[in-house]
Formats: sequence, C-alpha cells, structure tokens
Amino acid sequence: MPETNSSSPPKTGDLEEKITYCSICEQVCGLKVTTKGDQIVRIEPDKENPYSWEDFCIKAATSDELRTHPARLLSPMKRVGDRYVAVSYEDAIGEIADAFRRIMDEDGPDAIGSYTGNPNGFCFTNSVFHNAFMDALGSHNRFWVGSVDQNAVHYVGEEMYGSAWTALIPDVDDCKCFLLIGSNPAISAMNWVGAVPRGWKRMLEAMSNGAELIVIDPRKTETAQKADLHLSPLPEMDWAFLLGVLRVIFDRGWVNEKDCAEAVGVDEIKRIAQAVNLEDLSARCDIPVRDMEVVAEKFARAETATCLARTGSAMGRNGVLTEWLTHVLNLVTGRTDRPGGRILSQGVANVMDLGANVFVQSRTPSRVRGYAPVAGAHAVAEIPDEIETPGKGRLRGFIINGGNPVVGGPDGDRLDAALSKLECLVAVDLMQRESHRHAHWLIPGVHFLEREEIHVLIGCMHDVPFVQGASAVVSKPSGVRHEWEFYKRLAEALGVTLFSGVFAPDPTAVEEALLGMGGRMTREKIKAHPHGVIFGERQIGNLRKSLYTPDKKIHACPPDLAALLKSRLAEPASRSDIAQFPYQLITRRRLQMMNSWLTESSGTRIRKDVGSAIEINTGDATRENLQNGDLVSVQSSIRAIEAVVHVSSDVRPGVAVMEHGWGSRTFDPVTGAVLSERGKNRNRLVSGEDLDPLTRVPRFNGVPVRIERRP
Ligand SMILES: Nc1nc2c(c(=O)[nH]1)N[C@H]1C(S)=C(S)[C@@H](COP(=O)(O)OP(=O)(O)OC[C@H]3O[C@@H](n4cnc5c(=O)[nH]c(N)nc54)[C@H](O)[C@@H]3O)O[C@H]1N2
Ligand SMILES: Nc1nc2c(c(=O)[nH]1)N[C@H]1C(S)=C(S)[C@@H](COP(=O)(O)OP(=O)(O)OC[C@H]3O[C@@H](n4cnc5c(=O)[nH]c(N)nc54)[C@H](O)[C@@H]3O)O[C@H]1N2
Ligand code: SF4
Ligand SMILES: [Mo]
Repeated sequence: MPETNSSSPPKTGDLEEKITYCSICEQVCGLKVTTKGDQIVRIEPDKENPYSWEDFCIKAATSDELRTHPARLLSPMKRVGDRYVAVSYEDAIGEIADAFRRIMDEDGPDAIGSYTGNPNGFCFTNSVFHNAFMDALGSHNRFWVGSVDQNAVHYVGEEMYGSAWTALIPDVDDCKCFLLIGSNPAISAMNWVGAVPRGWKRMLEAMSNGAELIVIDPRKTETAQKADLHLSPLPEMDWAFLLGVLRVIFDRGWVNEKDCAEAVGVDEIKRIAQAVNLEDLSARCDIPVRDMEVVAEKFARAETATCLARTGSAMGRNGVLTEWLTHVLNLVTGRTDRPGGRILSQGVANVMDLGANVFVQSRTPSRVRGYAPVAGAHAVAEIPDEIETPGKGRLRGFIINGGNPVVGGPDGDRLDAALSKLECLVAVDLMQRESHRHAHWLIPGVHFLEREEIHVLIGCMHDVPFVQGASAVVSKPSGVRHEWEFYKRLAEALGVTLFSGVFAPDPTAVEEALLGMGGRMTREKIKAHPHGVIFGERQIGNLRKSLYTPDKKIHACPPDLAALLKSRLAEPASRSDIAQFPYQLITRRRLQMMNSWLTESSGTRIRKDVGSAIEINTGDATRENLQNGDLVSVQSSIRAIEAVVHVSSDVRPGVAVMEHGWGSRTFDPVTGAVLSERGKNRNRLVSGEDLDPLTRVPRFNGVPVRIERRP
C-alpha cells in the first residue's frame, strides 16, 4: 500500500493569507495566497514584496490547477504491463536501487544517466540533491535543458570570463539605448539566466524618459511594436549583423579605449571585423548596411547602452556566435559592468564563485559523438545515440527530472523510441506527460506552493541584492515526499554518499553552507523577511575583480569562437538548401504557457488556436496561393507535420512561425488513458544532428522547411 505522510493531515479552518513567491520563471514574483485549510482560495501578487510584484501573471494565478489536477501523481507508481500501480516509497526505492545496481555492476556508473528540465532549476533542493546523487554514482552522463536554450551563455561565460555562470544583467533603469536581439520580454518577462523584475515595464519607463529601443527580430513582436527601430533579419544570421555593427564602430573609432586595452583579444576581433565587407554581411542577414550604420551610431554614441541576445538567437545554428558578439559589442563600447550596461548579477553570493567552485564541472566528452560538455552537462540531442549505441557506458537506466524533452527538445520521435529501450526509466514529475510514456517508475514531484526552501542560486541572479525564502502555503499531499528526500533515500539504498560527506545530506545544511560561502545573508535573516528583502546597495564593478580566466582578464576573442566565426564567413552568403526549403521556421511563446506545461490549465483553454497554426508573411501567402485556415504540410529535412495557415504582416518574408510546447499528451497513470492531446509538436521538425558546433543546441529557430497545401 502507498504510505501516508503523517506530517500533513487534512486541515480545515478559516481563511488565511500566506506569503511565498512563484517558482515558474526567474522573475520569482511575490505571491499572497489565501488558503482555507489545505485549499487555495486565491493567488494574488504580494504587493509588500519589495522587488517583484508587478510581473505577476496568469501562470501564477492559475498555478493551483496543476497542484490539484486529478491526474497529479500522489504516490510512486510502478509500471505493470501497460498500466501503473501505486506502491510505497520503500518498495519503489528498493526496486529502482536494485535495477541501477545491477546495471552499474555490469556496465559502470555511466550506464545510468539523467535529464533535468527547466522546473528542476527552480527547486533548489531537488536540483542540488539530484546532482549530488549523480555525483555519488560517478556518472558523467548528465543531460540538461541548457543544451536546448542557454548553453550559449555558459559557453561564452566560460571563454570570456572564466566561469560558465557569469550572469550579466541588463541595468534597465539607467540604460539610454536598448539593443534587443531575439527576445520578447513583453510576453516572456525580462529573465534568462538572471532576472530583472518588471523589467519590461521598467524599460518602457526608461523609454518615456528618453531611452531608445532597437529590436532585432524576424517577427514584429509585442516588444518590437514599442520599439523606436525594428529590424527584421533572416533567422540565425544575427552574428553577421553584429559583426557589421562592430566593423562600423571600429572604423569610426567609437570605442572605449581603456576597456579595450584592459581586455585581451580586442585587436584580433577588430582585425576580423575589418577584414569583412559590410555588403557581404548585409547580404547574409538581409539588413541593409545603412541600418547597421544607424544602429552602430545609436548604440556607440548613447550615454549608456546595453545589448542582449536571448533565446531567439541562442536556439539556432549560430547562437553562440551571436551571444559572443553581443558581449564584444558591450565590451568595446564600455558597457560591460557599467551603469546602464550589463552588470554582474547581485545577491547572496557571487554567482561566478558558485559556478566555478560548486557546480558540476565534468569535462569528460560524450561516449558516442565525443562532444565536450557545456557547464558540466551533455546535450539533449545526444541522448538517443547514448541509449542505442552498444558498448560499455551505454545508457540503460535513466531519470527524467522535471522535464519533457520529447516535446521541448529536438526530434522527439527518435528520443521517444530510444527511451522505450531503457531497462529502467524513472520520471520525477507532477504529471505523466509525453516524455514519461515509457517510464517504469513515476515518482511524484512536489508543487512549488508546497515547498519551503532558500534557493541560493536564484538568490544570486538578481539585478539588486534581493533574496526571499519560499514557504509552503499548503501541505503537500499525504503520501508525497520531497524530491530531495527521494534522492537521499535512493543514495542510501545504493550505499553511495551524497556530497562526498562534506555536507550533511540535509537541505538546511546545504543552504547554510552555500550562504556561508557568500557571507552576505544567513538563513535566519532571510526567514525573518517572508516578503523577501533587498539587503544592500547594488554594487556595480565587481565583474573584473571576479574573473576566473587564468590571467584575470576579459578575453574578447577566444580562439574557438574566432575559428567558428571565420568558418561561417567562408560559407556562401545564402543557404544552399533554399530551393528545397524556401522558409525558415521560428518559434514563439504565449503568456499562458510555460514551455510544454500549463497546457493543462484553464489559461490555455480560452484560446482556440492551440498550437497548430503556422504564421506566414502576407506576400508569401499570396505567392503560394494560401489563405487563413488552409491546411498545409510543413516539411523539414527529417519529417512533415500538418498545420493551419495564419497569414500575418508581422512575420518577415521567408520566415514561418509556430509556437512550441504543444502536442504533449498527458496521461492518467492508473488507466493509461490519454487525458489531453492538443496542438502539434513543431519540434518534431527539428533535427538532433544539425547543431550549433560549440554549444550543441539544435536549430529550433531557423529550421529550413517547405510549406505545401494539403489536398
Ligand atoms: N521550438 C521551441 N522549443 C523549445 C523552446 C522554444 O522557444 N521553441 N523553449 C525551450 C526552453 S527555453 C526550455 S527552458 C525548454 C523546457 O524544456 P523542459 O524543461 O524539458 O520541459 P518543460 O516543458 O519545461 O516541462 C517541464 C516538466 O516539469 C514538470 N514540473 C513542473 N514543476 C515541477 C516540479 O516542481 N517538480 C518536478 N519534478 N517536475 C515539475 C512539468 O509537469 C513538466 O512535465 O523547452 C525548450 N523548447
Ligand atoms: N509566457 C511565457 N514566458 C516565458 C516562457 C514561456 O514559455 N512562456 N519561457 C521562459 C523561458 S524557459 C525562457 S528561456 C525565456 C525566454 O525568453 P525570450 O528569449 O525573450 O524568448 P521569446 O519570447 O521566445 O523571444 C524570442 C524571440 O526571438 C525571435 N527569433 C526567433 N528566431 C530568431 C533569430 O534567428 N534571430 C532573432 N534576432 N530573433 C529570433 C522570436 O520571434 C521571438 O520573438 O522566457 C521565459 N518566460
Ligand atoms: S510565471 Fe508569471 S507570476 Fe510566475 S514568476 Fe514568472 S512572471 Fe512572475
Ligand atoms: Mo528556457
């Protein structure tokens, strides 16, 4: 029988107001939750939160729907045939440990692997204990969601500043010129490896005080609609645009001499930029030379400025080049770690110290493709090969922890087929979704409204020194244990030691140890401020003191990035497959969804077009004789899917847009019945072979496709 958790008896009572924050995205918006016993009556923004409340959105307002969803996992479930049965944690942990032990005895620890998804990063205790567990096994086979979106940041951080966790936050209030590449903060909020709460509203305020906004995006997004200048490039070609802007800046001498002299490699990137022809760069990105000159002048001559690229470019073939060149642009114009530019994130500890000294640092190449890990983890695109290729270290046991890579990652059909070949697949989640279809074990997750913790990493990634502890506003369901406890007990059952015995395997001990490293806040002080606290002045100018490069200098032109740039410059200016695939598919996000989850919530049910629409430019539609509502086949190099045409003047010619996250089924774990199936998974078109050569991120943005009317 499933055991019950005596610490959470059902409660009844009067209305109470409780304070915590939303853990769905990095904005960590403060929440005021009205409860009645263990029921949530209302979720509102916490207006006493000194930092975040104005970003509160529908995702938090409806977040109780997943917590109380009828298909939520309420105890460990064991697969028996094509059904699942509820079992106790003792039995589940015992049997999983037996299977993992048998596999490791035969094939070594690398035969056990794991994938951690985005929500895992928002639960400190889960992520820390999961990593400690994989460390204790001695497995190098870790895969994470960073290889889908943010590896470019980590790669460039490591190469330029010596730490993969160099979080440079836009200083929006003091910025006079924003150059935004592939980002739509009006919908996504201003967060990605760091947060600026109400960042979009603060940008609009800065603009009403004279700041300019330049947006580079193939779609006229909600953000671009507010811009002073919107330029619509070909996908994956932002690097060429940036190199053109840099060339103009170097040619005209609009550089900050001191910052250039203090860094290493500026002369080299200057030589590369000055060796190329602006017309050539313009042909690559399809942005006129004149526009490059205008942007160069606006950016370099502004009193303060900040350039940032985000997932629009990072999730494509040249994401790392674009990310790098934004850092070069900021550096040479004197915007790096300066007011109004990109500043080192603030918080309870220096994030670069944590990154360099505490987080996983494996450098072991992957077994099959031989790729080096980025930020200690291998790429999602590699998982199928690692399961299917025979040999010692072939993945046989696997954990999917808070992720849905079959839908969020590339070529989900291939990953799904590979996952079905595992001998022991464990999914740790609140619900059984598409990626968990072949799981042998379903282990319940704890909803963020039910957990108490101090997220030390997020506490280091703000634009001001802010920290807040999460509190459990309601009890977790009886029978559900915290994810960290699952890993702790699985380690015990396997006889392996967490944290090499350095910390006690207890969340409080780990939180205290990491807070102690920063020396800025204690658990007691944090807990004394339930609404969160800004505990000091912002300190700008710490980046150069915190560098982990061997010579303690910023490296403007790392050799592998320079080599990649030169190899791209040697390619023909336009795609060689353009006749076969005339369009490039890009992606968009919606306010109500968080990647592939919350599709189960009422927020998405108010919409009719649930992820089957393909937006194309008006002129393209006329040429192809397509109209709104027409059914088309969208064909990439690996597969075709169906979609419904939506004609739009917001999308540039040659580009098509499909939102991601759809086409992920949810299941009733007891009966196996499909509970919901909505929209198309557009990532089925994305190859797991065609990757950014340094970060191994697939081409989610920029997939070459052709679009044909269905009979
Ligand atoms: N085409 C395209 N694809 C994309 C993107 C895109 O823009 N375009 N965006 C990408 C981005 S930015 C990201 S970050 C990835 C995300 O990719 P993933 O992280 O792999 O997937 P998610 O869709 O976020 O699914 C997260 C899962 O975690 C579960 N979950 C939620 N909270 C918890 C919890 O507290 N504990 C546990 N154990 N589980 C929990 C949810 O139920 C869900 O099943 O997708 C990427 N995929
Ligand atoms: N509502 C909501 N908010 C979210 C999320 C969500 O799923 N829903 N996800 C969260 C997560 S995990 C992340 S990582 C962040 C991401 O936050 P952002 O990086 O701001 O993500 P997007 O809103 O997808 O913006 C990407 C933009 O890039 C454009 N684009 C596509 N291809 C290219 C290209 O080649 N070049 C250029 N210049 N632009 C291109 C797209 O049109 C799109 O407008 O958002 C977070 N916030
Ligand atoms: S999902 Fe919405 S409410 Fe939650 S932290 Fe992000 S912006 Fe704030
Ligand atoms: Mo993401």
